[in-house]
Amino acid sequence: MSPAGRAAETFTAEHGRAPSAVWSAPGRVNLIGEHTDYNDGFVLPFALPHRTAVAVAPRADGMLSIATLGSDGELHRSPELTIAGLAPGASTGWSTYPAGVAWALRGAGVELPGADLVIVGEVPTGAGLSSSHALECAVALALLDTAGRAPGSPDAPSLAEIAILVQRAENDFAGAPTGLLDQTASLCCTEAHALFFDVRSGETEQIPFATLDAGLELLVVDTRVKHSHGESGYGDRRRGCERAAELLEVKALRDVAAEDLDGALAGLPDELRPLVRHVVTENERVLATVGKLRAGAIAGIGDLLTASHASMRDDYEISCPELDLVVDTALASGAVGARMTGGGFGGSAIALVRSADRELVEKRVLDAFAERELTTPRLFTAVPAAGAGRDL
Ligand code: GAF
Repeated sequence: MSPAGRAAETFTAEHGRAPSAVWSAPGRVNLIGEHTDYNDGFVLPFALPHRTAVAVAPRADGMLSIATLGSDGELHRSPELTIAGLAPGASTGWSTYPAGVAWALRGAGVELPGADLVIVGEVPTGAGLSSSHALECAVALALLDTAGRAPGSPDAPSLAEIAILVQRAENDFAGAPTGLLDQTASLCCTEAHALFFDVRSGETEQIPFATLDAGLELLVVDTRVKHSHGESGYGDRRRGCERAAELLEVKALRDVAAEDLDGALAGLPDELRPLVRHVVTENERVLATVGKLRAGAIAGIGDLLTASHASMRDDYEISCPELDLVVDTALASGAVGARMTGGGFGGSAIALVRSADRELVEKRVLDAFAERELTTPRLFTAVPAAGAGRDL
């Protein structure tokens, strides 16, 4: 059964009434454009078929009850929260994300009557596939629904505005200093396309990404090395980029042109140079990837993916031995390109492989992990799926 069906069933069993709606939102793979979002740059994600569903019904007492169906099949209930009393630090653990969304919506003037939420998620957690944003986006849509302001209603905020509210929940309530990539992907992606998103202008374009038609498959390998953006590595990189932009007297690193890169690097302290080099060259790689995809040359993006990985490994220093092992093994087994995806320090890598080579690449990756006695990675092929929406 779909997560939406399970969420509806679980809700009815828990609350003795049917939910008034079920909304769901997907995880994502970022095809290319990593750590460019908070530098006002370009990203190119697509939505995964894995979704988080939220069954919801309004209540009239201003309270929020949140329950989530765990992978153990048990329903985990957080203590009931008073929406008006929510403040950063008031909630800990998994319920911080939904509570943060309620806090951000209320802060933006959305009148929430109170709600019962039941969550069923199938996006792997800690895998760099944006499970927290799938959860936050689905909760945002469900709560907007209780206020009569869900997408489709006359007074609904735009998807871009919802993405910014979700970012506020993540940054100011959950304390993770992330950019706009993940929630925009979860809300705006469409089937069979990657989403070209210019973070500065807010413009988006759906770029056809039909791997199978080109005899290719996009393999996702979750290394099972858990990562978290609340930890220092992500924030340190972000602060380094902001400091470099200040020193270069530009609004954001987006404003450093590739042809001026050498000059810009010369004026920076040693430790900031690799960060700037990564961001500037990564933006260029996104644009080149979009160019190839627009021209229908999917296999032509392989080298760009691989160059992106090298830049993250050597300049941005956010890879880890397991991610490098996936990338190196996939390339040595015939992948046309491979890179880590997401924030880094663990999580997942992707490999673009010819359909005929997929089984061999999978086997070699599994063997490489087994030989080194590493935890067996989780592998699956991903086809771009639909963004967030109402299921029931
Ligand atoms: C994480 C963050 F949430 C995104 O905003 C983005 O910065 C990404 O890491 C790196 O590209 O997923």
